[in-house]
Amino acid sequence: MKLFYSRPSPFARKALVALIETKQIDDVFLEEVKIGPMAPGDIVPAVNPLGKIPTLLLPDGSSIIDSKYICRYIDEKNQGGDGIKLYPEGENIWEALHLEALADGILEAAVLLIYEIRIRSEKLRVQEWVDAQLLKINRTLNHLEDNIDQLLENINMGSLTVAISLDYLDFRHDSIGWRKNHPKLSAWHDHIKNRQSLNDTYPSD
Ligand SMILES: N[C@@H](CCC(=O)N[C@@H](CS)C(=O)NCC(=O)O)C(=O)O
Repeated sequence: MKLFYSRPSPFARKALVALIETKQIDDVFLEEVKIGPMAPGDIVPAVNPLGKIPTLLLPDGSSIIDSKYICRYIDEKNQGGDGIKLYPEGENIWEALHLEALADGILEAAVLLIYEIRIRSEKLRVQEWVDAQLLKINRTLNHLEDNIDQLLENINMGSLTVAISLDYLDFRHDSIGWRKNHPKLSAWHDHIKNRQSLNDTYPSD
């Protein structure tokens, strides 16, 4: 198996964290790529027409795309293995998927804001659109602050993705200052960020 990833990509980081948590990181060849929406290169589009990372290439030449499905695949591959279970069984699955979707939503808005700054020329930028993305991020942070018990309960792909999304805000959007109005989330993050899978994959350029 081969994982296409980049060090700054928070979605690719989800796949790396899933591989470390399930102790399968040594089973996968990691291929680092440099891509962006306007510069996908040739390598990733050859195996994923969307040209996005993460993309997981399987030995039979097929690929799994989108971080949520890659993480599900990694979890399935680990049936009976000694790493943690990334997606709980039974009714608890819905809470984990809900958390993962919320954190993915923070990441989508945060990544769009970066593209806005890097790709769109200043005179074409629309402040209302930027504000709408910031509002999505803030509303979701408020929701997580109000529902902190869900995060305290278990480590799964939902809570790990929330940690990844908060790290990404620290990495790319320090000016948002998310900790100020979210003290419970901040305390939770201070604790979970020391987990080895998160420590080993902190984003960098
Ligand atoms: N929903 C996708 C999003 C993946 C994504 O947007 N990845 C970015 C890097 S952070 C990317 O590949 N961007 C290149 C592009 O948009 O063409 C997932 O969860 O994997």
